[in-house]
Amino acid sequence: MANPLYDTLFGRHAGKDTPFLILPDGARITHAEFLGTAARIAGYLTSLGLTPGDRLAAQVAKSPEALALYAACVQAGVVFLPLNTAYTASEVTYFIEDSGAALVVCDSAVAASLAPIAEKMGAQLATLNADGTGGLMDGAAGQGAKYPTVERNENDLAALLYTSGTTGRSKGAMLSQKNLLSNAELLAREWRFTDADVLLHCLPIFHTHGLFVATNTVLAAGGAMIILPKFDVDAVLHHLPNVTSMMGVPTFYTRLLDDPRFDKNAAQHLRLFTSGSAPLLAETHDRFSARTGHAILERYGMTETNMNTSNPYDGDRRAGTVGFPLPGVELKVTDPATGADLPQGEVGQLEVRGDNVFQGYWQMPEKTAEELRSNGFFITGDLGKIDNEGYVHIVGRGKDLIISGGYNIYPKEIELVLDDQPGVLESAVIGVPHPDFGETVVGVLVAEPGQTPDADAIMAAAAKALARFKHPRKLIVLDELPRNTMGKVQKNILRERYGDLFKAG
Ligand code: MCA
Ligand code: AMP
Repeated sequence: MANPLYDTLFGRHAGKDTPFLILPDGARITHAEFLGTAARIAGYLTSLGLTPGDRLAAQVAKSPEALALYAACVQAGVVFLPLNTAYTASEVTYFIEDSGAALVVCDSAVAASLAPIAEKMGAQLATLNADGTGGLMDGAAGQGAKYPTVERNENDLAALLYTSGTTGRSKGAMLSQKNLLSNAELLAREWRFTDADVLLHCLPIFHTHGLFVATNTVLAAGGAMIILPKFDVDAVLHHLPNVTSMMGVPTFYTRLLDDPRFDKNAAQHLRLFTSGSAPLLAETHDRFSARTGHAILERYGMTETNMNTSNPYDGDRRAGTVGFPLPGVELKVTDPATGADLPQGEVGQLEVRGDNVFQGYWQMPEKTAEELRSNGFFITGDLGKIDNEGYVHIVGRGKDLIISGGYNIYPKEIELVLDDQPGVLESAVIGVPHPDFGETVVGVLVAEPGQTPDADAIMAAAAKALARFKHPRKLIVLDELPRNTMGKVQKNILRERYGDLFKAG
């Protein structure tokens, strides 16, 4: 095939007048219309001088045009780099610089703040607004609805997704066509997606979950999606009767369960609810089953690996587990100190290998070598075990990571900002249980001798540097941080001490 990812997910639907995207107001965009828009955008990208392998950084709201931009990149062989719309200009600056993006696509509202960095890096800039207006679509309108799909092979890069690191420096995970395509086809098969499916899509489209797990899987099956701009309980309840399936992070399901309108009747048309990106509490799984009769299907993945495991479609979807390794994905548990394989049932670090596993970190060979073994196994940083029935359990994280409402937050990135503030000697950022977000961020500070840090000024500095979801929800000042005999901060002690801060009720 000339371009396996484009041909299989998109090109195959050419000429079909079946709906692909259904908007909240009921308007329908057929596969053919969607592909026409994508082709025009691809034509425009080429007219701007973008060539295969160039990176396109997109910080754009969720819209049919934003999805068509992704398809256009695949068709033109351009590497798609989606960015969280919550990122501040200073966060986006890093991604533009690090990726060497040839084109930055953003909302008109932030164009002025990103223009200087784009100019400095020699990148072009185009706008795309939430309503589908902007320079990108103006340019695309002048192009034809047929675009000669650029030839790519399965090892060519399709996407670059940044994932934060324990050092505070984000790493670009290089995902090949094969990485994305193999997972999309696998998930469509495993979760029984067909062209009769309609997915309620309320995830953001700048991460693996909303873009690849949801969108690519529906495309692989030829189904349709109702796309909501974001998760909203009222909107979800309104659209549930018209869909067959829904994918979400645990916060979606706890918020639904908190609403008495969400009952058996509301969920009766669906054949499947899936959950991932963060641990789904067994209690949430059980409450959901009791309320609706549906067992949420929990699966486990990462930006670097796409999806690794899934509870079974047919069979026991076991609460508190992430199911079995997907077909073609090898998963083993190893000793974090030695890397040696551990016997079944023992807790260790999870390592995975398969067509789903990424190609390495963009221009970071040392980081790649640290986490991706030469034999192809990727060290996930998650701690887990495989029980005697083969179910994988995630029991913790070897990496210092907070997951809030499905967003990953690396404490180091926040600590670097806090440590820089006047009056702050040092800091430790921890995640504590939160009834809505699963976990939330708490900053623990130690003051410089004789100084009193100004909490408001610190929060203002954090707001300038970091996306809202990374902001500490509470700052605590201590005389000193607990340390072990090696001098390492004992975050476990802090987590224990402040574990009840946000306890419900
Ligand atoms: C929004 N806020 C957050 C979060 N989201 N704060 C902490 N954690 C968050 N996740 C901020 C808002 O700016 C707002 O701040 C306040 O928190 C509450 O606003 P709210 O209205 O509740 O926000 P929301 O729009 O409802 O967002 C919550 C959400 C959203 C719906 C849970 O975060 C979401 O869609 N999460 C999905 C994340 C996701 O797709 N992850 C996949 C990563 P203020 O009140 O001050 O204005 S991919 C992945 O992890 C792997 C590969 C995998 O396995 O899938
Ligand atoms: P990301 O950096 O966004 O790719 O997030 C990947 C991380 O999310 C994994 O390494 C896990 O720690 C976590 N994760 C994803 N799915 C699950 C799940 N079902 N249960 C527990 N943790 C999960």
